[in-house]
Amino acid sequence: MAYFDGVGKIQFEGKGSDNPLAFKHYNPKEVVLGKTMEEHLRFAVAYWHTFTYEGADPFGANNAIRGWGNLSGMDLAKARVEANFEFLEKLGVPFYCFHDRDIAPEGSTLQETNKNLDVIVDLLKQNMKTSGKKLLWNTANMFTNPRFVFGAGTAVNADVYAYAAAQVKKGLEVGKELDSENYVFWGGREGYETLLNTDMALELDNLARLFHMAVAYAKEIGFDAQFLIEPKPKEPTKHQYDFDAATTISFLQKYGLTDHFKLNLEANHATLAGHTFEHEIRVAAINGMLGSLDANQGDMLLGWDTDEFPTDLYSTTLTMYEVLRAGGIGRGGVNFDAKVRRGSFEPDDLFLGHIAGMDTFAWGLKAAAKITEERVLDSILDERYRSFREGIGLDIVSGKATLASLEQYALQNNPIKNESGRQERIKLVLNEIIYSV
Ligand code: XUL
Ligand code: CO
Repeated sequence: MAYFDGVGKIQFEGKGSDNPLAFKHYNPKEVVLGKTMEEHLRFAVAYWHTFTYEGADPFGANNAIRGWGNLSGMDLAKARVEANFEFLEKLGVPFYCFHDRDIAPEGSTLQETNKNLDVIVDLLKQNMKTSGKKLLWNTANMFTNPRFVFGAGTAVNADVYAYAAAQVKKGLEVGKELDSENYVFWGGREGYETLLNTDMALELDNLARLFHMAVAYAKEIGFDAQFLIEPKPKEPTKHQYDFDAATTISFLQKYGLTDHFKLNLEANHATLAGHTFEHEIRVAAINGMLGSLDANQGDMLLGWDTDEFPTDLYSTTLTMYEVLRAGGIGRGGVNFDAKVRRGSFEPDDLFLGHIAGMDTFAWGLKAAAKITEERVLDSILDERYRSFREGIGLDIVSGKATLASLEQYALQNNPIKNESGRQERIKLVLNEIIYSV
């Protein structure tokens, strides 16, 4: 059965096209800085927003029109698998991502839940074989079920912690079975509401213990995916432990986990933390921790995780500039952790949302490539930091300088001359580049 009958294969038609179901910028085989767009961007569709979410919000019920809407239980799970592969094929996206509970319903026992999962994983595997589509990452949903009210790896109850460990074990087995490129840990309810009833030190030690167990088990079963942690500052808990890239990196350093983990950074999580997406990517990159991206955007006027499709060119340009600067996204990709608005309830909207995101990223990639190729920002940096390439600056960066030698220099160096940073000019140049590609 086809779930998106009205839609054919989405083609690249270029800038002049007015066909809404076509790409104007994303041309998968177009070579940009030595790699195809497809290789640079490694797009993925998020199962939960595309096939599991059906429009409900805290004030209203499901309203989306979906071909699988009348099904339930395992029939629904199987239909979603078919819909997933039809969608990936038509959209021309190579990867997808899921939580365990997106793909199969929970049973009344863990045994039954795992059995349901096995049936669907088999089906996914068959479809992946025939379609050539791949899994960018899988993860365990350890936040929806009421047992996880106080977290999973940071639970206050050891029985819940053990259940979470069992779920992660199964998740790693599923990832291996489907040859996943990465395995993600997003700290669903790993955080707290009030310190009055929270043992923060124990919770963080336990979380690290879970990560060490996961590393050991992946090694034991020969699952060689890249492990990723996805930072987020708040929501659902008031204070999430993996607040942002810097906090998460210091956690990994404290517990000796840096060799085994990188970061999956999400645009809307960055803005919730009071950062730009490019800030988070730069922090990860300079620490060798850039793993993958969850592409979306928040709303300046709303203080929560709205997971909108990315349509802000300025942001995708700077995002892709950071990715190029870091040498690429490696085994990661650009996963659309994004959902259509509740008012966009027709099946075609799923395509239109992804096309908007893919075109905005492709456009951003082209602009970022031009900035890189023409050394627009590099030449500014060269000039701005030139004092560190000779004389006293070279003494500083080569480790030769001491407080005494710097004092001697400062005493005779008067007055100090600074130069303008010219950021207004630079931003106008960026605008011109973005609109020229
Ligand atoms: C939640 C979020 C998750 C993770 C995977 O804000 O981003 O969907 O990406 O658990
Ligand atoms: Co995410």
